[in-house]
Amino acid sequence: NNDQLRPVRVLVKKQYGTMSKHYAAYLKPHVKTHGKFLWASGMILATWTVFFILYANLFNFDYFELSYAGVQDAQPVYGPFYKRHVATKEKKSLTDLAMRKHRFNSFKSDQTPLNRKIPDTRSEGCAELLYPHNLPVASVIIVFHNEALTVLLRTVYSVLDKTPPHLLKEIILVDDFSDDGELKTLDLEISKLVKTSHIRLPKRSGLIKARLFGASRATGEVMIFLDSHCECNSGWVEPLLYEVKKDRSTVPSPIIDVIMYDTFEYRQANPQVGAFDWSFTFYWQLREQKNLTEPLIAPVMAGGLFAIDRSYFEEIGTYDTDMNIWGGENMEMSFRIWMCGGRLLSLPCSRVGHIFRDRAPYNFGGESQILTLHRNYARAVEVWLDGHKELFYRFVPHARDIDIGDISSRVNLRKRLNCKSFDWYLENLLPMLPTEKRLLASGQIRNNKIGQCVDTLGFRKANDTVSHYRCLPKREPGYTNQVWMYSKNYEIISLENCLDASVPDANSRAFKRVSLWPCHGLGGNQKWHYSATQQIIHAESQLCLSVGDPSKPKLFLDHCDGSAHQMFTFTNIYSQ
Ligand code: UD2
Ligand code: MN
Repeated sequence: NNDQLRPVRVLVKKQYGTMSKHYAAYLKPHVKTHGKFLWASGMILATWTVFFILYANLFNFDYFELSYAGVQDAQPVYGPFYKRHVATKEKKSLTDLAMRKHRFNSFKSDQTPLNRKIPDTRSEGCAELLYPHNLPVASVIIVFHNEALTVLLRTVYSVLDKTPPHLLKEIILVDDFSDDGELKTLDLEISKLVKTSHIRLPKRSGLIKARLFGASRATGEVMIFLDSHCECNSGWVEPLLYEVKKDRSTVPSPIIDVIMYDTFEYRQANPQVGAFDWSFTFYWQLREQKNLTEPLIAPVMAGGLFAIDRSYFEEIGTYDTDMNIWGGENMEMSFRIWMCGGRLLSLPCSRVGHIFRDRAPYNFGGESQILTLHRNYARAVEVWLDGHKELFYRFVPHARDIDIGDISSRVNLRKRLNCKSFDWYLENLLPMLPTEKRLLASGQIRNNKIGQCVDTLGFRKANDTVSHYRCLPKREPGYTNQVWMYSKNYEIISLENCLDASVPDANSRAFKRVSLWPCHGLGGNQKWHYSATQQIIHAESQLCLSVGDPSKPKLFLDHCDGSAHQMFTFTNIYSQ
């Protein structure tokens, strides 16, 4: 009967295309079974979904992938200066222009999506950690002066994109009186974004006062400060908030990854913490970890990127408001937090990229950068260093003559908070730093003939070879590999290691390799004399530190011949 078959044929056609009438007649019951099967598997799936959501909520974890603003998965979003076609010649001149203006390649930034993907650089095991759902909410504060627009926007995009909405109260941008026309569309760009506001200061105030202004507007339980050229990575915020939640006097920082200033490539940093030498030069100290996800104890913070409980920030004395423009506030805050009962951590599970550059692209409000920096240092030194301040002045003699103004309110703060001594700080946080009256020279060890500096190249283990490399500016990450201290025990020290050369036979003409070895304080292979003729003489063998022979290791021992290949200068030499 044709009439009975017709509806079935329609159904079959839809699902399987054309089939013979004959076959279709047989199919009807099969289609029905098929429907039942679909229905049953749908039910199973739904049950599992309900269980999964219940389970996830019960154990408080976020069960959806990151990218909270949803922009990561969308089309690339370009900033206002993006050019679709750029000739090679034009590219080069635009790059040069950008480098001169910002000290990083902002042209490359303009050509890079604001929501670009970056590699998840968290240490192994971090991605599997679970955090409570009810962490404190954060206000993110970003201060800037003449920042490159797309770099600033990418910072904000990354915060929105990588922070679970329930943990982000607001993003406060504080414009420290920028006068660069490239920022005139900033308000328009920000108006497209949620939770983000922009305040402009009526005069140039410097990053310290600008951050305080931002803090005064913040309403979240925790404040997170960021520089204006950062990119937050996956899961960056939870570890920070978790540490503050556990103990409100903990001030955690992310591990600061490197955004290359020229290529904008995002690179993973090693687990490391801030340290300093007596010139207050900040450097990174690598840390070995058994448990890779474990927070690291940080003697000092780099300064730009940290989370702090909002009421604790007040309680511990915010910042020294008489510090100007830039520099030293991170040292002051670090000493204060440690000595007055708090602690600083660096978290390998929280990663934020930052563009490090060779020098500041902006002016310092009418005085030199070095004067501003040294005044800020001296204010911190006078309040916190106790008997050790003379050592600082030996490293930075110029700071002694600077008028630092009134510090009585900060001295009173230290008394009021009943803070510990600087001796306590050194013993507990930087036991390897040689204290006063134990140093002869320090800084980079430069050979003028080849114009390079003695460099560990980042090697830190016993017996690693020491080499030389282009002398790097302070604050560039690799600079730390070129910082040496020449002690009164005649050791040449890099962090915990000493320059070492083993000489089984002093008369051998073999050219000796120079390596690192943990300082043992016994002289021997680690004893070096710095002569009036600028030679660095290995005491045991009476051979000279030498460079510049392509047939030998880069740094080697050779018979002293008085040539410029054996003459070195230290950045700082201390008159005794
Ligand atoms: C590092 C810190 C920085 C700060 C500084 C010492 C990191 C990654 N960076 O230097 O945060 O602690 O050491 O003071 O730890 N800015 C203003 N007004 C000014 C000058 C600067 O708002 O007058 C802004 C600037 O746009 C940037 C931030 O302050 O967002 C830090 O300045 P920087 O990036 O030049 O400092 P940086 O990273 O060399
Ligand atoms: Mn910076």
